[in-house]
Amino acid sequence: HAADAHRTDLMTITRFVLNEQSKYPESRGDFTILLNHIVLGCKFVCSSVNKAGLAKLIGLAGEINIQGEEQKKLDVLSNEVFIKALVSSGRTCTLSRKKMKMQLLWSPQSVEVFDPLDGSSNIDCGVSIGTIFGIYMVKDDHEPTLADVLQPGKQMVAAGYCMYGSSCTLVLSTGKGVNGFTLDPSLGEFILTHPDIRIPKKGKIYSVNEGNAKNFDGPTAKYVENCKFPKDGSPSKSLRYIGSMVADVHRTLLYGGTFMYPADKKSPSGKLRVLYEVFPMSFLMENAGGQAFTGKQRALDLVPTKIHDRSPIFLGSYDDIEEIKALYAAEG
Ligand code: AHM
Repeated sequence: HAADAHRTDLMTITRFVLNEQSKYPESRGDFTILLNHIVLGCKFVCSSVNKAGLAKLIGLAGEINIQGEEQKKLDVLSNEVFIKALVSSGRTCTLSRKKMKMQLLWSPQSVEVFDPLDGSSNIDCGVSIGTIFGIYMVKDDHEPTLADVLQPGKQMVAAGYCMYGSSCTLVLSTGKGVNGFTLDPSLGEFILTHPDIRIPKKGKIYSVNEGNAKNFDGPTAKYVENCKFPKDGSPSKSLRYIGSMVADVHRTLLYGGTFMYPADKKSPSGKLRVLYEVFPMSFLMENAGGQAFTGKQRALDLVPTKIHDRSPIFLGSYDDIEEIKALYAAEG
């Protein structure tokens, strides 16, 4: 609509979340504050990602800058930014840091799990990368412990990702649908651009690292074969694989189809991490009307035993995941 080009009623992500929250009189506003700090972290990383190529070109990377500090790598920088933003939200008091890549932060009310820069091997060639996050609430009656994090994904209260691509897009679910916001760089605000995202019931795309095909298990190999040589006379599917989970999942949410990181003979648990890759993305998929399956069960029913646990994952359009489930069921 022509009028849309001059929209003046801007639904920012903060306004959106405040609207949502006002429906719950018992809410204390903690989530809004927390989310604001996540959003700030995303804006900072977005601006750094955009500058990364330039910084490299003019020879800043790996060199000593004016303050005498060594130029930080983008993933290290993103990590620090999110920790500082979340700690300064005042809603987070302790943090556990096992490994640079992933963070757990907890507060009296909530636990956040996140992967500050997923797909970072793609930075140097300018392919989209992203931040993934998930939030659990913990009970007020005790100091949070590791057990508060090792909960099934279905206990998450919110999850999302921010994709640093041709535009910067933040996709969020608080358990009632999925909404997408695009950063307007001139305003510095995320504006609602993708209200109520619903994944198509069936898709025309499959997405998997087919280079691992010689190690695929039976059902995965059969599914991929069916995508290429459908037995029911339907057209074959297109293969799209970026190798950056946020970008592959984002396309799957919008266009439909499947995204898979299956188990294989070399890595029986697949590659992707349960807490901060599999759970948040599965939470979004289900909230958009799709499904997420591990090859054995609904992904959100998994109970992690360690914070860096991995799991095979098949997620995407409802009907396509049904097909994969049927292949696993037939396998017994
Ligand atoms: P990373 O931990 O090195 O960032 O790996 C995570 C990434 C995901 O973004 C992506 O889905 C997957 O690894 C791709 O793996 P592969 O290169 O084995 O296909």
